[in-house]
Amino acid sequence: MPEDDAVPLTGKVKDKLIAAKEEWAREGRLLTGTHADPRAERLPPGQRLVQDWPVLDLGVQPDVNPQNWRLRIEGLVMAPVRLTLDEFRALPQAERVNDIHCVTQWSRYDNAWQGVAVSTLLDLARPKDEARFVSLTSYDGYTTNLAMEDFARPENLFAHAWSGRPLERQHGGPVRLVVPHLYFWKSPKWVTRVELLREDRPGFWEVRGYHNRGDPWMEERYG
Ligand SMILES: Nc1nc2c(c(=O)[nH]1)N[C@H]1C(S)=C(S)[C@@H](COP(=O)(O)O)O[C@H]1N2
Ligand SMILES: [Mo]
Repeated sequence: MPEDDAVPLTGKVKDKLIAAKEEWAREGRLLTGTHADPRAERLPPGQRLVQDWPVLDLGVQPDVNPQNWRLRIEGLVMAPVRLTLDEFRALPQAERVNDIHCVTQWSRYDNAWQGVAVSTLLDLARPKDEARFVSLTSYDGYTTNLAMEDFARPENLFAHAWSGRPLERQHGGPVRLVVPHLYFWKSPKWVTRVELLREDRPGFWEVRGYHNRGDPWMEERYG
């Protein structure tokens, strides 16, 4: 794939799965209508704790050759960043342990990630003052969006390892973003591009009935 091309949505996505999730949004499935305080409770409203780690994607798990992998940070930045996997791994390494919450109801505690903190990458790229949103693009064509203050949180990282092992392809390896304070659809697997924007640009699920922000404590499932 020429690295400067837009990443197209791969043809073989699971149309039925996508249609079913759009139906969930129309029906407001799983909504309990309650809020919770993350300082008082560990499980957000309407969630169910799992011990395994479900795999969710659009039906395509891109086989990214580590030699060709790139991470680009561009748009409203003073210094556009373009990293190979070796360059990415040579940056200061961060470790985070956090809980993840998928909008399809499962939550999983104590996930140990290794990678590069978002703040480390933002220090390299130097966002311009007018940058208020980010749009993230992955090798399967998936996109999602975040406000700068949600993207720049100190617990967020671009992870290349989980529990001390390289992140498996099915969970987004070589590298995925992890944004634990929002529903897990805001944590793109196989991520390749971060674009800093003045205006918000809703992503794949955000234009299909899912909430623009996705705070599990406020039960922002649909919007
Ligand atoms: N590139 C990409 N990232 C993605 C998705 C996807 O389809 N493509 N699905 C999202 C959703 S809905 C969830 S719940 C999590 C699932 O991550 P997991 O398969 O590692 O559990 O990835 C998110 N990131
Ligand atoms: Mo999800």
